[in-house]
Amino acid sequence: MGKKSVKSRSVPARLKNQTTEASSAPTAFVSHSKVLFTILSALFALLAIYFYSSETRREDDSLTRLLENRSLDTIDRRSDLSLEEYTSLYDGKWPVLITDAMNDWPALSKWDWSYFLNRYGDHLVAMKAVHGKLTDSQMLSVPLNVFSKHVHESSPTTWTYINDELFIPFRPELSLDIRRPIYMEEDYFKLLPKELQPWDTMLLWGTSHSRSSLHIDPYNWTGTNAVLKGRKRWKLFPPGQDHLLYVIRGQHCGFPLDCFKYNSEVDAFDPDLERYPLFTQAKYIEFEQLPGELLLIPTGWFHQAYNPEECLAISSQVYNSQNVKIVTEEILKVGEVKQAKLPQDFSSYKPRDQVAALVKVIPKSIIKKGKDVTDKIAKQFHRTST
Ligand SMILES: O=C(O)CCC(=O)C(=O)O
Repeated sequence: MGKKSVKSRSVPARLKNQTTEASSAPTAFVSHSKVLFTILSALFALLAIYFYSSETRREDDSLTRLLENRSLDTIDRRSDLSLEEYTSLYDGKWPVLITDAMNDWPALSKWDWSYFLNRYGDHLVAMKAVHGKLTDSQMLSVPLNVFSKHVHESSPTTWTYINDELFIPFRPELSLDIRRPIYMEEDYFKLLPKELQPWDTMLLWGTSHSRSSLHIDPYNWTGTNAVLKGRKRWKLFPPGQDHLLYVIRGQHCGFPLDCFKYNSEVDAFDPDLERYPLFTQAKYIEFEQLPGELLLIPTGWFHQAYNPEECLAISSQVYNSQNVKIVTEEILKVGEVKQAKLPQDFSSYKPRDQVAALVKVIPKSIIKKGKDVTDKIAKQFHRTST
């Protein structure tokens, strides 16, 4: 009985409350939610600023630490550098120009226009052509003798640049003219299935004013660049400055084993500072590389090359114990090789064993796709695949 009376009283009471508040409810609700929305937005904005600035701070801190005892005024030019010293001072840390690593390369004396035109004059090469800004470039396939005919016709806004990843790998006789310096001997890319190894030794032959983009190399590997003729001017940016470099996200590298590509929108040799104002804060080393000098660019360093005169060079890459964590992360990031398939204690493995474990979980379909990528590019440029 008592229970019943409580129940019968409580229902109208609730209804009453609702009806008495009903007339003011919509406006009160709207203004409360407006206030709440404003507070939440402000909080969100504060949090975003906090996280962004702490991220920037962290990046700045790591840059400050990296710059301790190092100077951005000039590049270290070293000769007679032992592998031990290279590993402890430079590999994965700081760029260096080696002045005596190419002394025994036949390419240094053999490679010139008559050598190439006699053998490969009518062979097609992949050539970047720019008319206007660096971003207005297109990749063309042209006979080498056509490129050579126009090699002296260039201006700051109109230039051409052979950027051919396959020309040398498809002509093994040219590889015989190049040696692999001690600094590049440990290379885990060789542990990948042949179909997925990045193409090695890119041919770079540019008119004056030709240049690369500002970029980090595929897989964030350690990059190498050997000048055979002419000169290169470089700008190299220590890591931790991505927030100043207007990096284009979501691009893929197009290599047989896919990876992300990290290119900047900025042409560091002709920056549009109105459009990219933060770029003025970026710190970099600027220097020239001469014929016979080998440049080693550590993982994580954005870099751009500019050829002030006609320049012939080759570039290559290294995946080794000093960059294994970073390169492996880049391979996994894109998802063709699944992180979940790796052993649980993978990170405790020795560097070389990590790569061996990674290789074990590469799906066959990805290996097949890797071969198709190379075949397609070979066909596109009218070559035959090996
Ligand atoms: O010599 C050049 O144009 C730059 C090449 C380069 O940066 C690269 O191969 O990653």
